[in-house]
Amino acid sequence: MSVARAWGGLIEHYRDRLPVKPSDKVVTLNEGNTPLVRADRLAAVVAPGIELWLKCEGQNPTGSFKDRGMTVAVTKALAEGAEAIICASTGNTSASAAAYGARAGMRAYVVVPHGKIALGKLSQAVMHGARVIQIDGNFDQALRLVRDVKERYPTRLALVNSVNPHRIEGQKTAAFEICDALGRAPDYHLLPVGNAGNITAYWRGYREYQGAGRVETLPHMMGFEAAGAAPIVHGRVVEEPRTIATAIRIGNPASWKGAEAARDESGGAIDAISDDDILAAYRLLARTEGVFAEPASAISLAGALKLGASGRLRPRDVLVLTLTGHGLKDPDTAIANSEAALSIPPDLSRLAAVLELG
Ligand code: AN7
Repeated sequence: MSVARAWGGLIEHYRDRLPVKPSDKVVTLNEGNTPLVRADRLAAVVAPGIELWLKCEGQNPTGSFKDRGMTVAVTKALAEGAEAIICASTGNTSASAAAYGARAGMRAYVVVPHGKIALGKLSQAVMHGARVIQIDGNFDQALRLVRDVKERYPTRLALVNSVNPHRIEGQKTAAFEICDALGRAPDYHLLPVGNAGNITAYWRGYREYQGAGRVETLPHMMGFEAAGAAPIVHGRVVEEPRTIATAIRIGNPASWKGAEAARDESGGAIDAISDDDILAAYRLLARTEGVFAEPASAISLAGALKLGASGRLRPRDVLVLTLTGHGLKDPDTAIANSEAALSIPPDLSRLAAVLELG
C-alpha cells in the first residue's frame, strides 16, 4: 500500500521550475493543487459535444489565485531581507499579501481604491493585520503610487504586485496543474484579464511544459475584460474604468504586453464582456454547477458562452475556465443579484403552501 503524501504547497511540488533556492525559507499556506472540476451541464449550454473544466482557484488558502504568486514573492522578499511588503490592489492581492505577510512575520501595507473593494477581501486584509491605506483614486493610481515608493526605498520594501516577476513564476503553476490533471493541454483556456499578470503567467506555464516535453500542444488563450474596463481590447488606457466586477476594474494593466503576446502567440483573443453578461454568468455558474465564484471570475463563463455562440467551437474541444476567486469574497453582489429570502411565521401550513404541497 502506498502512503499518500500530504500536499505541501506549490513551491515544494514544482520547486525545480521555480526561482527558489534550497536555503530560502519557504512561506506557504499549502496553496495550489486546486480542484479541476468537470462541468458537463455547463458544457451543454456552451456548445455541443465539448468538454469543459473549471479550475477552481477560489479554493486556495485566501480564496483566490493570488496565493500562487504570493507564496513565491513573499518567500523571496523574506530571503532578500525586506522589512515589509506592499501592494496596490483591487482586493484579492491585498488579502493574499496580508495573509502571507502574517505567515512570514513581515509587515504588510496594502493600498486600495476607496469604496471599491469587496467586503470579504477587506475583512481578510484587516484580520491578517495588514495596514490598509485607502486612496481617493482607482487601482491604476494606487499601483503608480506603490511603484514610486518602491523606487524611492528599493531595499526596505518588497513590492508584491504582479510587476514582481516572482508573482508570475508562482502563478504559472496553475497551467502545470491543469496539464498534469488532463494529461494534455486544453484547446482553449479562458480567464479574466485585469492587470494581465495571470494570462501572462498561464501562457508562460503552458509554453514551459511544452518545452519540457510534458505536453504536445498549446491552448488558445482567451482573455476577457469587463466592457467598462477594456484597455487591451480597445488598445488604449481607460482613465476611469467602471464595472461591477471590482477585481478587474483596471484601466492600464501592468502586464499589457504579456497579455498581447499570449493572445497573439497562441492564436487566441481578448474580448470585452458587459456587466449584464458577467452577472448572468455569475448566477448561471452557481446554479448550474454548484460552484460559487466572484463576478470577475464568472467572466470566464460569459466568455465561453460568447465563444460557443460564435460557432468557433468543435465537438470534443477541451476548454478550461479559470475561476480566479471565491464567490464568498463579495457577499454584497451575491445578495443584490439573488431572489430575496422569504419570511413566513413558524407555521406548517404556511410552509406547505410555499413548498407547493398544500
Ligand atoms: C478574482 O487583487 O488585480 O489579470 O489587485 O482578483 O492577473 O490582474 C486582482 C485581479 C481576475 C485579474 N480575477 O487578474 C488585485 C487584482 C480576480 C482578481 C483578476 C483579479 P490579473
